[in-house]
Amino acid sequence: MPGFAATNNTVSGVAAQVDGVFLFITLVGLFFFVLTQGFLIYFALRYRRKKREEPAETPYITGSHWLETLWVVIPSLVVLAIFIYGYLVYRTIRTPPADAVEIQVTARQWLYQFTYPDGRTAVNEVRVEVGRPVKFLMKSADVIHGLYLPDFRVKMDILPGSYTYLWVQPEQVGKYEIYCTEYCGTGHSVMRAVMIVMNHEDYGRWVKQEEKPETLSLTKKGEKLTENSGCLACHSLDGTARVGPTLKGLFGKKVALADGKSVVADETYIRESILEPNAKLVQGFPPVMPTFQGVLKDEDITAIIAYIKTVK
Ligand code: HEC
Ligand SMILES: [Cu+2]
Repeated sequence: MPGFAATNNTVSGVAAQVDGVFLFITLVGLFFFVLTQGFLIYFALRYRRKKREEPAETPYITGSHWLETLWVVIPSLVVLAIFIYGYLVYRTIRTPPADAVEIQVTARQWLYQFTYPDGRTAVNEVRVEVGRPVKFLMKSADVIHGLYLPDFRVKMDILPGSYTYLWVQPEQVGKYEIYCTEYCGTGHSVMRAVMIVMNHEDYGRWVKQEEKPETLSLTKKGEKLTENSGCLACHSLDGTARVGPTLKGLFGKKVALADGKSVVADETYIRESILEPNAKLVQGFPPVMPTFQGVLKDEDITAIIAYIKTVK
């Protein structure tokens, strides 16, 4: 995906360690594959039945304690090595550093809401500082979801009614995709978020700017909310249809609904679309828009409506 950081394992120490375990297991597998297939081919040739020759009598072999011990002990040690190596990396993955910044994650059909320690919230976008360990403390508001950071080689299920966690220490500035990895309904495939890793200065500047958003005009505030709430993953501003219809020129337009009726997109309709997306389904689109009830405040919705009016 353009704009996203390249997939390599230098984004975190854990990513490199996980790749190390995979490489080790692959090499062990490769070694034994070549060994056994090599013997297979060698024996097939060496002991093949030769033409015009009477079959020789099969030698009588009763066994070899020495050989048997060897092929029990060596593979056991190899399997044990895989276990110990894997366990050590697993322990690192499951042990967040004590100084990790704790970010709350609430997953719901079909979005992620992030809450920072200072109470700020964001939807489908989480910003963190490079080099600082972060712990995501996660719960679900409905069904089982997952949080998967492929670049960081970590993932964890998100459950209703109990907390799970995941931690990362990003070492590279960039934008990294987050996927839901538990099938959670119609909108599962559009349940995505991004983790933006910023350097110390940019992060500080961003926090300051977030702290006083009320200095923004209503439409500017609406624009920021539309960006930060994940709307643009499904709605374009340039007239093209994505998962959902474009927001361009929406205000005042006559919208054809799935039930054959039509409605004029006024403030009430847009507000309802955000809070109860399934109340009036737009024709030709799947019912995958999540409700923003409890995610966006009333004044946020007012600002978004003001912004949508300006997208012509
Ligand atoms: C997961 C994808 C998704 C996300 C995220 C999403 N929407 Fe939607 N939205 C849709 C789909 C699909 C439809 C059309 C089906 C329907 O009416 O529910 C739609 C319909 C709408 C409509 C009615 C559009 C029309 O042409 O009549 C509005 C307004 C709207 N969304 C606003 C928003 C806003 C604002 C946000 C962010 C706060 C948002 N949506 C987030 C998928 C999404
Ligand atoms: Cu999900």
